[in-house]
Amino acid sequence: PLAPIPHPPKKPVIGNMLTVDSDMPLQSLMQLTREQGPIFWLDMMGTPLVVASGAALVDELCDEKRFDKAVRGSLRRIRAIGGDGLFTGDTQEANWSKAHNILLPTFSQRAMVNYLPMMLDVASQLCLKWERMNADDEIDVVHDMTALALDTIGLCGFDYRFNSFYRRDYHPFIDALTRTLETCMMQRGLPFESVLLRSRLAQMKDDVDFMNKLVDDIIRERRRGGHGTEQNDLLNYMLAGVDKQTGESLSDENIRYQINTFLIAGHETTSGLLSFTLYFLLNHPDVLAKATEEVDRVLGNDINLQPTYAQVNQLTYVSQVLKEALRLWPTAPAFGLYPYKDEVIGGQYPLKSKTFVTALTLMLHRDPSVWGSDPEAFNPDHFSREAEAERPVNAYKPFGNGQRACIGRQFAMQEAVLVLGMILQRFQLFDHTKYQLKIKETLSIKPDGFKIKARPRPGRTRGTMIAAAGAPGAASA
Ligand code: FDE
Repeated sequence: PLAPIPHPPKKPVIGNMLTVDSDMPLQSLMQLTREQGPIFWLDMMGTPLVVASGAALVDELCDEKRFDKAVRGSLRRIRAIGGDGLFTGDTQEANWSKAHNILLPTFSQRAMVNYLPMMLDVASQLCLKWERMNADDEIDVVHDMTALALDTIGLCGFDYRFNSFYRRDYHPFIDALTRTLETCMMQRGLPFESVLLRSRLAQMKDDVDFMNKLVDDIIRERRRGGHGTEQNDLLNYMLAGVDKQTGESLSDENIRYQINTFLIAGHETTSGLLSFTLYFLLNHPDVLAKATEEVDRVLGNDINLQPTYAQVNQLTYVSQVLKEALRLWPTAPAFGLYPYKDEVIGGQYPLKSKTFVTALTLMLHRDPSVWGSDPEAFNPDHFSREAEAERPVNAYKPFGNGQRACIGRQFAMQEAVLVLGMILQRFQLFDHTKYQLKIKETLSIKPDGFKIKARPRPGRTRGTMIAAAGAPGAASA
């Protein structure tokens, strides 16, 4: 028997537009889920938005024969910078599968060993900055993690150094990107938004031109055989790559969209992941102690030795901690889907073909039928090998689903494990403000205003460089 999908009360014309708080739409949807249950719908001025988070329902939605990724709403507007790149392209667009086929091997676990030296380069810059702090200096966690993630994807992606640790503010590219993403998120179609929006859209045009020029110049230079030709970076793979299915390679315009995409998809999400993880570690001394013990055992106490690929992969508890942080605060907090044809899910809820359905990962990851009666409790044991093997496959989706799942998953995890390992190896961390978690919502989510202090652990500083005066180079001069 069919049943209507539940929904909260709505107003004439605007429907449920005001049911959702525009400053914190995701937290509104979380609250609505608590009130409405595993599935409900909202009337967004005549357009239905279905929000599903029950594990059984999301499991059905993950069936790629019936459902496809929907590039709608703010994600659609992000095509202004992402174009037909992987993140914002429709599955049916020729360039999506072409780029997917070319890029998949470059993001494989095997390829990760090539990126490690570049990840280490940036992670060392962060550690050096923290090592040189005075006792009264605070660390703006989200700022430093954003700097780290951005510089890492810049270096591994196209051998560009944003040099975020050498400036007080962000690189102008990031300001342009952040403004553009904000504008894309803002346009929800409410009439009174349009005045403010007009000036933002004008700014966005300038910002997009600026970002495209920066990236296009890099591509042109590389085509000319200039800077970075020898690098093992994503840009060189894209320039050389041929899609076996079509025999074609990517156009320069599409390569630009892919680079913009890596910057959009790769920096905020990874930075949020590291920030939430530090928050949880500071609030769970037992977990912090266990992770630190693993780091000391695997990486040892000599911080002048750089972590190897094998060592990073041995930090399994650190990786469990990161996965648990992504359970409670998945930094890409939802993914959009639509049914190819009319469907019924959960044996009772009808969905018309093309209806936009949001799989709300934030609440999927709190479904008590999977995570037990206290799903809010932070517990990395959720990701022990045994616990993972027992869990239904689609109960944990921080990287989205199927062929449209995150291509940067291994990349982000390797970077995050490496950085966290290096931080725990070197520093003692202090939650000197007794930080109360507050979620900031942009395209992703992050802990708002989270500040910590760090002090080098005894004997874990690099020391001075005086020894270099007696180095062989100096002697032979
Ligand atoms: C994707 C992604 C996703 C899906 C979305 C949808 O469905 O809409 C998700 C959920 C994600 N992703 C998540 C994440 C998290 C983290 C930490 C990350 N992510 C990171 C990263 C990095 C990089 C580089 C990236 N990432 C990238 C990416 C891309 C390109 C994409 C698209 C894919 C396709 O093909 O579709 C994604 N990512 Fe991520």
